[in-house]
Parts: sequence; C-alpha cells; structure tokens
Amino acid sequence: MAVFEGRFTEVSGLRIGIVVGRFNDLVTGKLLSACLDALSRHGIDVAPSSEQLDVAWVPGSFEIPLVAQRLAASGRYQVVITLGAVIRGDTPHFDYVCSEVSKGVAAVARGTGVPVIFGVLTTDTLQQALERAGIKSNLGWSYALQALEMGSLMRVLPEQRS
Ligand code: INI
Repeated sequence: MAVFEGRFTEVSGLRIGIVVGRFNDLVTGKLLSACLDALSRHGIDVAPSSEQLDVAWVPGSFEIPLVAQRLAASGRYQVVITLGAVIRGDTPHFDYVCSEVSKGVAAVARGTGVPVIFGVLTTDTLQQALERAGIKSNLGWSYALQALEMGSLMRVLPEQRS
C-alpha cells in the first residue's frame, strides 16, 4: 500500500503562479499579503527578483480562470493560487461571477493537471470578507499552505498515463 502525502517545506524547485483580482482589493490585497508571508516563511523566495513566484493581477474574479489557465498551461508552474473576493450585492451579478470563477478554476485544474488553489472568498458582506482576510483569520495563509501541499503531493503521485 502506498500512502501519498504532500509536505510543506520541500520547496526547492517549486514555482508558483498567483492570480489575484483587483475588484475588492481592500480584501484581495490582504489575502495576497498573508499568502506571500506564509510562502516566504516556508522557504519560497518572494522577493521581486524571485524565479519561484509570479503574480498576475486581473480586473475581477470573472477573469481569474482565463489567466489561471494561461499560467497553468505554460508549464512554468507546479501550482497556481487564485485569490479573489466576490461580495453579494443587490443584483444577480454575484451569482454569475461566483459560478464562473468556481467552475472555471476547477476546469483549469482538471484540464491542465496543474493544481489550482481556489482562494476566492464568496461572502454576503464586506465585513464577512474582511473577517476572513485579516480581521479574525486570514485565509491567504491557508491558501499558501494548500498550494505547498498540493505542489509537493503532485511530485510524489504516480505519473499520468498519456
Ligand atoms: N468581481 C469580483 O472579483 N468581486 C465582485 O464582488 C464583483 N462584483 O460584485 O461585481 C466582481 N465583478 C467584476 C467581474 O469579476 C469582472 O471583472 C467584470 O464583470 C468584467 O468582466
């Protein structure tokens, strides 16, 4: 019996792409800060000169899957992290954006075989989003750990048959 597990500190050679939405950047900026902090404290070079990490900003969560697809399909990254914040308003727009970004991110991961971390908050209020982006906890940290775990796990899993 084989048991496959990802680790959090085997980061040598790991390259990570982050896609982050500018919409609600009060929230997404805080997710990104915590994400970079967690990556840095686990050994990822997050300096501007880093060869291990790239960050792509997109207008909003709706655009995240397209850019995540480009990064994942480039072959440069072993894992992609997506960060966004969709906050419910008075119109059905929220539902369309949530639906597209969640389905889109899942499709990118399955289609490319590259793990894509779903770090898009979907909340009813700005308060709820901020509570998850620094006021209480910061899920940006968790998304970083999940990326490290998945990047590591994919290295030890059996190769896919073509
Ligand atoms: N994008 C978000 O990331 N969060 C939101 O809450 C949001 N709302 O509410 O409209 C949002 N809309 C913009 C959307 O993601 C696209 O950028 C835009 O529609 C252009 O395609």
